[in-house]
Amino acid sequence: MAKLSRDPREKAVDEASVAMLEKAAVDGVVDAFARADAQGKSCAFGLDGICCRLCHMGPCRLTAKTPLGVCGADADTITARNLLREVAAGAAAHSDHGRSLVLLLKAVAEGRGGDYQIKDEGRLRTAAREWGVQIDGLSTRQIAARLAEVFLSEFALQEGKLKTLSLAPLPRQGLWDRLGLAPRGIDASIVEALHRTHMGVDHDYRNLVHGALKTAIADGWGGSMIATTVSDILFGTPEPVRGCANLGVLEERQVNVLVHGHEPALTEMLVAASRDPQMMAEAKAAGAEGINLAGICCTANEVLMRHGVPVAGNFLQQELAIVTGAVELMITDVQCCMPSLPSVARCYHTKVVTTNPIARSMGAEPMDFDEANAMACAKAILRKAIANFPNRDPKKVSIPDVKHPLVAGFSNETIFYMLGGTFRRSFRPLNDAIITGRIRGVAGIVGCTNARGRVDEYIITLTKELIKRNILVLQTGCAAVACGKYGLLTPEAALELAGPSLREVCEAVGIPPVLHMGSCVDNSRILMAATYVVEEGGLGNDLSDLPAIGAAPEWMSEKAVAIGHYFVASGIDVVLGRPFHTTGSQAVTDYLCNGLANVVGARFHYVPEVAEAVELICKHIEKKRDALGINRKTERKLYDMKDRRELKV
Ligand code: BF8
Ligand code: SF4
Repeated sequence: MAKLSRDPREKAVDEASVAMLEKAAVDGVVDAFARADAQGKSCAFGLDGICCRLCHMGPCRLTAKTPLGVCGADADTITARNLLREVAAGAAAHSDHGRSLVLLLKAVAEGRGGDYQIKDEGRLRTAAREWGVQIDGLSTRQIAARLAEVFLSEFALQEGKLKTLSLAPLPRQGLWDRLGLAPRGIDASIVEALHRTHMGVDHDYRNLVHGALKTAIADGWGGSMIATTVSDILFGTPEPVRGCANLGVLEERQVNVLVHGHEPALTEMLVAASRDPQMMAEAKAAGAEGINLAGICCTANEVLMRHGVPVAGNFLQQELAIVTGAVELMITDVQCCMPSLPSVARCYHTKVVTTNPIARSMGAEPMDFDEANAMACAKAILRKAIANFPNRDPKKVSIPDVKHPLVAGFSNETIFYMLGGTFRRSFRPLNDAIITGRIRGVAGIVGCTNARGRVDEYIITLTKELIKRNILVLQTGCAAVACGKYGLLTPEAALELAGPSLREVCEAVGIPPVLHMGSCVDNSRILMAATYVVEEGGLGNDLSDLPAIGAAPEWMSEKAVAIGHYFVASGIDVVLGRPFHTTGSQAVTDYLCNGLANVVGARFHYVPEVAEAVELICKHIEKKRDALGINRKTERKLYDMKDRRELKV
């Protein structure tokens, strides 16, 4: 018999989600948590990664009695191949998103950009310099055209290596060259990954893991880096902005429109359209007080970072937002939009529209977005929401009164400015704070939430415990939204929760102890932040020297697998709250979690317990500090069982 569903409080930490999980049960909605519970224990073969269906002599499942597939592949080959395929899919998702933005930049440069334009000329010029584009005497549009060409050739490059890699510290570039990890074009890298994992090609697990690192570098230092750069050029480089997060941002008397997915182009237009007086008037004519646009997942992060648009929730709140009964329209594009949305929406008046021809959903209405007529499309979509407002059933509406203010918008350009001012753009104060030990180190806490666990719990606990220990936390993606929901993205959080010396730095600079740096493609901002710290000097010569670490506590997507690999390939250790599907191979797991340290200077850590993660991260950071010789005058605290028990949300 299927296990009974968990209590709502075992599924999520935040009150808004708990309330909506209870309402979902009353309304007869089946949500992701209920489906996770119905699935029960995961298939052990899948979990351990020892199921192969790469050819039709299989599927092959390995057991003690049958340790080889029909072709002779063992657990090492099978888990490593599966892992590389996940990285390829994740890299493809980030990079295809990047490509669509480059094509939009090209269209704008050629005067075909319709309602889009270049918002940040300064960023365009610095990007041109970074990618070696000659700009003397060229107009803005000409520069944009050349830069778009360079970016497109990064996707198409067949030989040599990505230009974008030159943004990384020199020793790292040299290491990648020596190890054969410097990828050629982004598209070719992903094709190569699929090729080498075809039946009968690459069988050496170490070589396959290196393939995963190389493919991931093409993502982090390629597709994602380009996606972030072009977004900043077209839509503006983020600056500190106030916002609000959690389901309480939905408005009882307004037309609620949720944007969900990843690509910012349409959403940018929807933001403008929702503020258009004509659209407001139409909403009023339908009996509403206005139009309330709010976001889910990384689309939310994009428009939060640039416009302060409120965030309704992170990944596992997408269904729960509809359960409020107050959403007129949910607009999805690509990635992380659950196929269940139309069936949840059917329990209410909510309509779901898809906007990208490669991402449709049964039961949702396709309204493919045409970038050449962006504003008209955006308005047509909003009109659909307005027309649906009178269909709302007040008896089914219950918006949890839970939301928290936050500050987002921490691009590197902003950090430079906040630390050094306009005339002395510099990371120096951050480096100095790390060298003197006021900031022990930096942790990037990123990634998803996962229906198999208690949502947000690991992310929040880890973040709080690290800032308490004077570690500055950088965030992106759904992890950042989680922290937004609990008030950790405010300067006040520094006063209440940060350790005394981190608090001092935050107060002096005027920043929260947890910096929201954007969506998941914006993990490229974290790579660059780390690079700027290295270049500023005093903390080693390579990223692997830094007292820094990455963590994906509640990850679930293939994109997160790719992100983890490009951090490790860059020399930054990564803590995973749940292991990759490699546990069926001792050799592969050991290579990822130990062996890689001798190859790229960083490795993965599988750490399901948050208390253990806190300890591991602090130790790691202190070890790096010791190696840098900056730890002379510090006292160390070891954590005993009592301390561990006290780690609570
Ligand atoms: O790209 S953190 S659940 S929304 S995959 Fe998805 Fe994971 Fe959220 Fe952003 Ni990133
Ligand atoms: Fe089985 Fe080998 Fe085919 Fe995989 S590739 S399904 S292990 S025969």
